[in-house]
Amino acid sequence: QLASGTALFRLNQLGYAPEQRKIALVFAEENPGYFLLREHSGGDPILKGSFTPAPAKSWSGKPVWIANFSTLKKNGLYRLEIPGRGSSLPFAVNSDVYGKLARASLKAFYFQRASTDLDAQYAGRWARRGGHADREVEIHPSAAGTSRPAGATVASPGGWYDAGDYNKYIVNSGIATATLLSAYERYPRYFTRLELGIPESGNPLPDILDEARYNLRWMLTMQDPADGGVYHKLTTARFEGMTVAPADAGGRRYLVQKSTAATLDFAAVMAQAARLYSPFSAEEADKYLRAAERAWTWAAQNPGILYRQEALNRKYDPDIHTGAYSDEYLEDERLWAAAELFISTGNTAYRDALQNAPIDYQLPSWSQVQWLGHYSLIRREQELKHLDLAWLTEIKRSLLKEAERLRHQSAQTAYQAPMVTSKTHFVWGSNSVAANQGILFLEAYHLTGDVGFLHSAADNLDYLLGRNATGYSYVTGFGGKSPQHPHHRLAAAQPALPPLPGFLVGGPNPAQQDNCDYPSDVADESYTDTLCSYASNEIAINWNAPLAYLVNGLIATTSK
Ligand code: 9MR
Repeated sequence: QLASGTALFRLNQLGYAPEQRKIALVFAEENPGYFLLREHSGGDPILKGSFTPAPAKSWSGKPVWIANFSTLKKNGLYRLEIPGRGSSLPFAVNSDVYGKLARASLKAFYFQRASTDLDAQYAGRWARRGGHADREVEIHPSAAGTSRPAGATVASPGGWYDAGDYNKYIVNSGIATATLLSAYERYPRYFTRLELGIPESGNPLPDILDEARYNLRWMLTMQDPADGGVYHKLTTARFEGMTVAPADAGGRRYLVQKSTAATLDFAAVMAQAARLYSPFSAEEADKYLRAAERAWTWAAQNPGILYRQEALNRKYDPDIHTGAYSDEYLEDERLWAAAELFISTGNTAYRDALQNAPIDYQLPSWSQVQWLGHYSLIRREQELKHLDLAWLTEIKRSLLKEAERLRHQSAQTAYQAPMVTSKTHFVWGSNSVAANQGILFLEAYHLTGDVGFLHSAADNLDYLLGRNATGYSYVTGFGGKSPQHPHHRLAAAQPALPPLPGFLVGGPNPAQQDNCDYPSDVADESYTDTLCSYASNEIAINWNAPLAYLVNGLIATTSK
């Protein structure tokens, strides 16, 4: 049985740049025959093609048929059709097909800003009053120190809300901010011209750096001036109500225990920021670098302070029940911080801390950050002195090996996307795995000049925008079938409006920790577009950042 109507074809619902590979998928027991391509407005078919069988069935056992229409290069709005059966959602062919998404993926960070009103001039119909001023955040007993006893208050305003909740977590802020900074570091000329329509637009700083700075300034407030250690998070004791607007959210906010993970992530981001902001302000750069070095020193003296929420809750009041971001393995955080500090200072002590770094490729995630540092070393290779180049060559080889492996295996999958080469990719926030693999391919392209890697990066973007097992474009506001009920308090608090646009939802997650109703248990179908589903339908800054890198990076590398 063929699916009917617009669900008939699975494809990138935004569309394609002219030179991009263009494929769509149909699920059917038998070869559905041929497909037609027309302009969306109608008229005679422009192209007629036959299907080829996909090399594998879908994970739910459906045979998949591939329609390849890569010969289509003319600008326009189109649809695919199987006569008598139905047609696809409309899609564009256009050299600027991703421009709006590229900007929206970054504007999303503006929408996530805490402690500030969002004016209609920048936020359009999503304008809202600010909340969570965070001028008087209470020191939780777990964070008490001599200069800041429990109950003392600290100002810690600004920054981005982490995700669908209203808390601010250093570990996750670390990777999210660094990913944006790295996008800028890779494509500085492109981003210098990119306007986001934020309050700072028009100042001498590129908008992406203005947006990142909004979070960097908050991060600085999370460092204890007395010793350089960094608090793990700023949080309410429990998550606030699902539909409460920031301006109405009154829950008491706490700074909780310092942790080595947060402190090292902080050190890494601040070190990277120091070199990127220095052309604009020596003073600002200096502040970041000093913060980074003090954090590094604290972490060296406190190498294993873990954030263990349950243990804390047995010891202190009030109990904390928000995101834990607890990580028990800290070697990768140390290596990331060492790499960024080495690049920014040239100090060989940091290089020596890197020497025994594992070479094997590890896809970045909030708990596995080693390759954020390795990527930075690769990007900055030309300027590095006193680094063992044979070691760096091994790092590059490892990156390329993984990119080759994923690319090769991708061709064997039903969806022709690197993301679906393994069920292990389908974790909480699986869509960020797809986006981070996209970054890996962009980096592989920059190392080799092999445009095949750009096609692989685009394959994962196609996956995210609809060529997948659920037929969803996983970015709010983009594509004909996109999430309408993301687990996102900011969106839920404005129920009369469509969800805030430009946000990547977490995506299929067979562990289904939220116990919501899912239509399927199959790994890549374990997604439900319901407010309930924080395990598959939440948004988060560490998922949007790699989306922004991927989409903007594809534009930066392919446009003249
Ligand atoms: O992205 C995080 C995921 O890897 C964890 O498995 C999960 C449970 O601890 O938490 C996710 O992060 C959430 C955080 O804890 C709180 N804010 C929302 C985040 C996204 O769901």
